Order: sequence, then C-alpha cells, then structure tokens
Amino acid sequence: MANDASAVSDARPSAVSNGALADPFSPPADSSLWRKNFLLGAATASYQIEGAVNEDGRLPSIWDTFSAKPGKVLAGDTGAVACDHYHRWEADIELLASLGLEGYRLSIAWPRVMDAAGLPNRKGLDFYKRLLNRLKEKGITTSVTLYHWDLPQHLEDRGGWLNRDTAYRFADYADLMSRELAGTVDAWATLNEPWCSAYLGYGNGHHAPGLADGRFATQAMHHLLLAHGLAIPVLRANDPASQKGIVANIGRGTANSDSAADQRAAHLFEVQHNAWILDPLLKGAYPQDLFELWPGTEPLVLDGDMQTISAPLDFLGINYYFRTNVASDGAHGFRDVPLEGVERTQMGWEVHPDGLRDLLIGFNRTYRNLPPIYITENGMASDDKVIDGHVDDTQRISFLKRHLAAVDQAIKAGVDIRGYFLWSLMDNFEWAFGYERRFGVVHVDYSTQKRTVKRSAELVAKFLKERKAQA
Ligand code: IFM
Repeated sequence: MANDASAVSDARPSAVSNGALADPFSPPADSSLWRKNFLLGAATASYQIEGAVNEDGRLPSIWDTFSAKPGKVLAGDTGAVACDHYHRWEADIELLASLGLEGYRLSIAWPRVMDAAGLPNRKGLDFYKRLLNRLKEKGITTSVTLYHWDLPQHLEDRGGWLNRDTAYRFADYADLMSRELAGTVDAWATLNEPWCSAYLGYGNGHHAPGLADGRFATQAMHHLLLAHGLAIPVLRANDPASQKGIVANIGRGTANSDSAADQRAAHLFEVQHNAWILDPLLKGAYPQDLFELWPGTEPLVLDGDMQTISAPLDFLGINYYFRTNVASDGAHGFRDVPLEGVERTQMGWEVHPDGLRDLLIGFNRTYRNLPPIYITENGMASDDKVIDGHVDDTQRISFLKRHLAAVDQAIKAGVDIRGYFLWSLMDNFEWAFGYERRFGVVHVDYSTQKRTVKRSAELVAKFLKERKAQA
C-alpha cells in the first residue's frame, strides 16, 4: 500500500535556517518521554526471528505445522530460518545495544526448552541463558514472554488450548523457566495477545492451529487465561524480585454513525477485543455482552477459575496497532466499515494514534485496579528498501512520533505508563503474511541475513543519546 504523502509530511527532514536537518522524531521538550525512567526498548518473538527449528532438540510447534500447509502463509513462507537469530544472537544484541535501546522484550520457544515428558532440554535452555546473561552484562532491561504463540505440536495433538490440561502444562513450563532463569529476567509476561491465540487460532482459523469455531475461541481463551493465572504464583515463588504480568493486544472500535445501533456495534467490537481479556483479569468475570454478541459460546468455567485468573498483576503489557470503524450488522453484531482517505500501513491498518490514548484513558477509568502499563508493542509495516546502504522509513518515523505523543497525552491524563517497546527490533516472520511485511526498525535481507539500521532506529538512538546526556 502506498504511503499517504500528506499524512507523513511531518516525518520528512526539512531544511532549517542554519542548513541542518530538523529532527523529525524527537519528542517536544515537555514530553514525559524525556524522563530517564521511561523505558524505551524493542521487542521480538521466538518463532518470528530464531529459525533453527530442528536444532538442539527443539520439537515442532503449531506454527511449523501450520506454515507447512499450502495456502496458510503468504508465499508459502515458514519460520524455519527466519532471521537466523539462533545463530546470530550475539551480533543482534550488539546491534540492540549500539542503538542505546534500554529494554529488550523477547519470547521463549516452549518447544525448544521442554520435551514431551516435561523434562528440560538443556541445549535450548542454555541458548536463553546465554542471551539473557549477555543482555544483563550490557545493562539492558529484560522482559521475557513465556508464550508468543509457538505451542508445542505434541500438546496441540492432545487438544491444544481446547484441553484444560494444557493450562497445567503451561504452569509446569513457567515453573521450569523461572527456576532456571531467575535473576536474569526483569519482567515475566505469561502470554502474548491471548486474543490472537484464541480468536485467530481457534475462532477463525487465520493462525495456527487453524481451527474455526466460535465456541472453540471462548473455550481456548478460558484455558489460556487459566494458564496465565496458574503461572503467576509459580513465577512469584521462583523469582520474587521480577515483575509479573501479561500482554494484551487492544483494539479501538469507532462507530460509523451516531445511531444507537452503530454505537452499540462499536461497544461490542471493544467488548470482544478488550473486555473479553481485561474483565476476567481485572474484574474476575467475563463481560456478559460478549455472549450477546456470540450467543451460545459460554466456556466451561470451573469453581475457583475466575479467582485464579484475576490474581493481582505487577504490570499490564499493551500492544496497539490500529482502529476499526464499525456499523451494526442489523442483527446482534457489528461489521467493519473501512474508512476511505485515511492513512494506512503496508498491512492496510489505519494509522490512528488517538485510539491508543483514548483506550488507555478509558481503561484507567474502567478498571480501578489497573496495574502500571508498559506499551509492549507498537509499530508498523512498510515496504522498506535498502537504497545506497540506507533505509529511509519516513512513514514509520512519523508513526512512532505520533504514537509516542499519544502515550505522553495518556500519561498527562493520569495513566501510569512506564515504558514503550518498538515492534519490532528487526524485520521478521509476520505470521500469515510471511516475510513480505516489514515491521523492523532494522532491515533484514533474508537472502544474506544482512542487517541495515533504518532511519527510524537512527533517530530513536539519537533521542536516547540526548536523553542520557541530559543533566
Ligand atoms: O508480529 C506481530 C506480533 O507477533 C504480535 N503483535 C502484532 C505484531 C504485528 O502483527
């Protein structure tokens, strides 16, 4: 998708009177981002960057199986090699550190570290130990997600997230990881984006394991949240000094008109995107509207489950990308009404920073026990090319600047936001869209594995350097 030139114009370097180029990224002087304790980092995920899927005892994951099926991933791409990070991790950490990024959010591949009997795979564990130790040596804050969608295939063969037992297996996995890695992890997130695991994986089949049934989605969600709730006390017991939380992708829904029906449609959009996850975590109950939207999909909930799920959190990770404009479908649901003439990214997603601000402020009102927030992912895909050794990703520079301004506005409105992670450190395997969609602030040439720092990363690095130099 072509960039909307008018919308990105403030990202283009413009000549100023002394002949220097204006910095199109740096936040204004009164921005809370200048606070040195506002963590600025970058994020990745195991299956999207590691490759080495058959090495050192790693078992197959649902994404190995899914991406091998014809038609499931654009161009038939798989994560078999990805960014070859499993072999290039040292250089990648050097690169991260050279940009001055203060935090790194990574995920652990469950099938790399545990065998089918639940026993540790030492070689896989050693990979993460080396990685985390190096990050600590560099003074980088480590944020580790236990589950970023690469479920071991042997667990899917027994029902995956439709099987309650998977939640208990997850708690065992969290136990092993927190015993082995305690002291090297500053923050543990149990799950990344349970909405995607449940809805895209079991509800509409766009993601692994590719099942499509509304009742599956709600049951899978319940078991995912149960897994999270069972893991939290285990992490607390094994690694008391670290922070514990979960990461949710949130969606802004706006109504296509002022009509009561369209307003209700926008409300329901946000119920299924946000309240479906946040209500059980923070209120200990599923939102009843969810089952008006999706009648007959109530999951099987056992006594005590909701209490387990709503265990107190040290932080909530928020991933935000775009908004969705909706209208009533004429029945009990909503339908998308894509807006015309708005700025979009290579994914076709609308650029809408106000949505992030509005959601954060709204959550702060709705949930009295809202924990401190980290923006654990935000970024955009563009069709970036290396020209004369440079990548001038002007739309991303503008995107990041505007979303960081939205974060600042939310902070000023009273939301406790402690940090922000760029998605992503480098271009990587974008799930069903393969390698075509480039989200990185570092470009990856997949034929040579050469990394090229994009202009956006240079500007973030420049800002961090200036911030560090401040008295
Ligand atoms: O690449 C993904 C990531 O794995 C989860 N959050 C959204 C990103 C962009 O689609």
